[in-house]
Amino acid sequence: MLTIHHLGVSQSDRVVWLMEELGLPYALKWYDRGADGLMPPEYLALHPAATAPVVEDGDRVLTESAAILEHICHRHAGGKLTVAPSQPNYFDYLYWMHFNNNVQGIFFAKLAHQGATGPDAARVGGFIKRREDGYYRYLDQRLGDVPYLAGPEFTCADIMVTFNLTSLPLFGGRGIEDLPNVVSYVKRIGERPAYVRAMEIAGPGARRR
Ligand SMILES: N[C@@H](CCC(=O)N[C@@H](CS)C(=O)NCC(=O)O)C(=O)O
Repeated sequence: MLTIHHLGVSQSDRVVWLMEELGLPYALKWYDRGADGLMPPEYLALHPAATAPVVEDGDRVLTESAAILEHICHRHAGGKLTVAPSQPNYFDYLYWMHFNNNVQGIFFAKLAHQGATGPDAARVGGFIKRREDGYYRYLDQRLGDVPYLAGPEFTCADIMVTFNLTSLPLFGGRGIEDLPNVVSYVKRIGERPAYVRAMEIAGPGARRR
């Protein structure tokens, strides 16, 4: 059975959510962050890349959410919740599967840039803001046109993006209050029974059982 190594308040809640959506069995191993807010040594030891999520599937130890989600859907669920290259919305699916890395790149750039004062500070700050504005503008525009990010159906792309809208603001990331289509999307996602179950088990408000 697949084991999800879950770091408290982290992107590993995506894998729990996927398993609940697919109705597949899994074991959950919980790790709390240290007093510094970072992952504990036991989690760091799981994989050389040292990022959450980490999943064990047979003799493989996997990391990187998008790769894990695709792996699970194709290996264990016949491609459910993914979009095949033959489908017309394949590009949309791919784009939104990658969106997480765009917004998280900007999130870390903003953190690093906070309080910057050098000669380039205003130029770099403006560049970061332009990129962030563009990503979120496109997100809101897309969700004004379609119910889910890849199009008519809920897919892994929704699982990839939602963390950035619900949990990243808890760490200082951009909020979504000014983006009406994104707000109603998050509300719609929040009503999914599998999402509710997953957040009870491993979401930001959940605790080790
Ligand atoms: N692109 C990676 C990002 C993973 C990531 O940054 N995870 C955070 C937790 S949300 C992490 O590992 N942080 C290190 C730490 O908290 O010490 C993915 O989607 O899996």
